[in-house]
Amino acid sequence: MKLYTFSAAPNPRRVALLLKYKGINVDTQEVDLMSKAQFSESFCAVNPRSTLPTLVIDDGTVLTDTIAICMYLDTIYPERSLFGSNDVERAQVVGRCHQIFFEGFSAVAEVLRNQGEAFKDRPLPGPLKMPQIPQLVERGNLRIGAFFEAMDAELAGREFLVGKNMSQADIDLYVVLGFCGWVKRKIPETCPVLLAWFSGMKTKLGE
Ligand SMILES: N[C@@H](CCC(=O)N[C@@H](CS)C(=O)NCC(=O)O)C(=O)O
Repeated sequence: MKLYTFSAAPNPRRVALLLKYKGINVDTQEVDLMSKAQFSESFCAVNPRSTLPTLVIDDGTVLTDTIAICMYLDTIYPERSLFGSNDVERAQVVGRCHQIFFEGFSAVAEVLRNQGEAFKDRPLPGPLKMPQIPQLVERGNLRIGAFFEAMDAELAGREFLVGKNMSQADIDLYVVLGFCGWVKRKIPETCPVLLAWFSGMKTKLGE
């Protein structure tokens, strides 16, 4: 099994925190997104979508979506499960991860990638060339604000997003809140529950 990653990037961080939480080491290779190594011939041969993380399993199967990689690793390393303690919780964790990816990660990416030279013609991850749309920066920022409010409300009276234990959904939310800093957005004072939760997670994850 081999994990292709880029430690600084948010989606790879979702997997890295799962591995850390479970105390697992896997064979890892860094693919430098800063030098656009995801488009190199050698990496495109592994994952033509040119995205990270990418996990190649021993039978040759290639997993290219973070949620799929995390579910797979949680299944083969079941100690300290991050996908709930029963079937309903498992479904809830996947639902929350999907929500956080769509409402959180994609909102931040919308802001980050629709402005500046670094992402010129690359507002979406991967090889697809497209023009940046500056109006999406404004909309992305509105979406980030709405996301903070929604998560603040969801966490009221709860230690974790699903059930009584930490799950991948908590890790994903923790990572996206850090990713907000890339576009100079911080959890606002109007979201005290989320602020306290974030600081608690930092401690729990030993960050
Ligand atoms: N569908 C992928 C998307 C992952 C993704 O967007 N990864 C970013 C790094 S956080 C990436 O590989 N970007 C490559 C690029 O910008 O071309 C997943 O769910 O893991």
